[in-house]
Amino acid sequence: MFEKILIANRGEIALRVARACRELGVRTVAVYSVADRDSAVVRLADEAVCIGPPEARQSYRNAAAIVEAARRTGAQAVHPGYGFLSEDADFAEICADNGLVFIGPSPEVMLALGDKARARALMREAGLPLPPGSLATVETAARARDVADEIGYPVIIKCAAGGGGRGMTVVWSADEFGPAYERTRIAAQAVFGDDRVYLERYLVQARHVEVQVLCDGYGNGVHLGTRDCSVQRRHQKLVEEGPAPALSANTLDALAGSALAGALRAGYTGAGTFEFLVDEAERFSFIEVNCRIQVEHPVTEMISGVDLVHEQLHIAAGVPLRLRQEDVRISGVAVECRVNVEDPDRGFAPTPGRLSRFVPPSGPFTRVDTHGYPGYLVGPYYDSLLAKVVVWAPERDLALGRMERALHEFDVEGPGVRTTIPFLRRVLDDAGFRKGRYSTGLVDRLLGGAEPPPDPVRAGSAVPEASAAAAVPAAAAVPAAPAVARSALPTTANHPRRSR
Ligand code: MV4
Repeated sequence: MFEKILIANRGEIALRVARACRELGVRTVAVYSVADRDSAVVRLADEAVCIGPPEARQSYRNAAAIVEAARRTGAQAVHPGYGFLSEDADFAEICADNGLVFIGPSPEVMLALGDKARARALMREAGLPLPPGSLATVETAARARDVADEIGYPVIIKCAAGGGGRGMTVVWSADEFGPAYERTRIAAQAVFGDDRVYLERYLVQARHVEVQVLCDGYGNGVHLGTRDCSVQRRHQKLVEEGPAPALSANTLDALAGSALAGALRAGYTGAGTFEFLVDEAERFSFIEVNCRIQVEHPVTEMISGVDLVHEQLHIAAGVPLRLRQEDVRISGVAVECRVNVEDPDRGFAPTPGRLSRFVPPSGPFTRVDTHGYPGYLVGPYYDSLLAKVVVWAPERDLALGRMERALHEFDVEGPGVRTTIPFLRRVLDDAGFRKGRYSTGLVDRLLGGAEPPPDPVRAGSAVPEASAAAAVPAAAAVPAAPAVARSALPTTANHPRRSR
């Protein structure tokens, strides 16, 4: 095992990694930006190095500053967490060139799977079912139109360099195709510096189900079951649960098995996630791979009893996987709610501010991953995730009841500060959600939309999340909370105690 690693991240995931390291006797180096001077991980880690100003480009995305901090402190490996440099193949290579172990898959695998069109081709070879579509990127409008006619409308144009919902355009009919194709390529070039696109049949009202895998460097791998991540708003997940509800054991096994087959075929190492879409008939198709630990990994930890960060560290240190598939027992149901410092009544706009009160839930089978504390100043620089509330119970109904109890306990206050807690409670209250019968249309329905899939203009705004809303013409944007829906809502304060 490593003696010392550097944590190239911030917020709750930096704490999560620091905790795993202490449990394994690994010393930690936290890196932090000027804005994160007072962050919890700076205190919890064995050492802390300031790597730059608040802007992520100059700190958490600054490979040179991070490698320099590792050199100065003698760290042997780098844990990238999620976001920032976590899926950057160049960064993984820079680490290797500097004698640092990057805790994740090899640069080659990250490059192959990070190209979503290449990943699609590779997974087809591995025998995974895919949505109908092009076998590679499509280089001309004429050729693309032929492919679209062949697979049938609606189609979705996706950027090879995209992923996570960034840079996608849904096209409903042939007459819209040409302009949509050109627009998507131009946006892709601007955002990713890579204008290659591929096509898929757009699967309406699908469930977004993913599979957690763990693979070592010796050809061993296991899957750790499924998570349903259909409760999303603009590709930001709000609620996740595992195993995916309302699917037969056969479907769940087939999904998980094909993900593992795909991972082994790709030469994947470490913790990874295979994303699928699942339709009402339980047919599933592969869409993409995430080469990192994910925000929602605690869901899997709670149903499998496996500490995924421990496993990441062992795999990166060259220890053969200590787990065989027959050792993995998925038990019960876990649910995660993301508590963001945002105002659901104002289009989920971030509401930074100082926390005058911060009392997270506790109690049986209740886990809270957070970097918050009373007096913590939530800044405007990074994503607004403050806490993940995760509960486990032997059955889904009990888990949902436990989550309602946990959210009821959560007390977050501060001048101007709002949280997603009231909206999360609405999701938990929804009849479709309760039954486990929901798809990616759920959030739009709750927000007053008619379960619209992304309209072409919105989906086509292939720009990073923060600026996505601004780039969309007002008339085309689906408002997060249309006037009608907003007035239909009780005017809830961010805190449950006030809304009762
Ligand atoms: C799709 C899709 C339907 N059909 N691909 C979004 C995230 C990224 N990983 C892939 N995503 C999707 N790909 C095909 N062929 C639906 C989604 C999707 C989605 C789309 C619009 C609004 C919300 C969504 C939530 C999850 C998945």
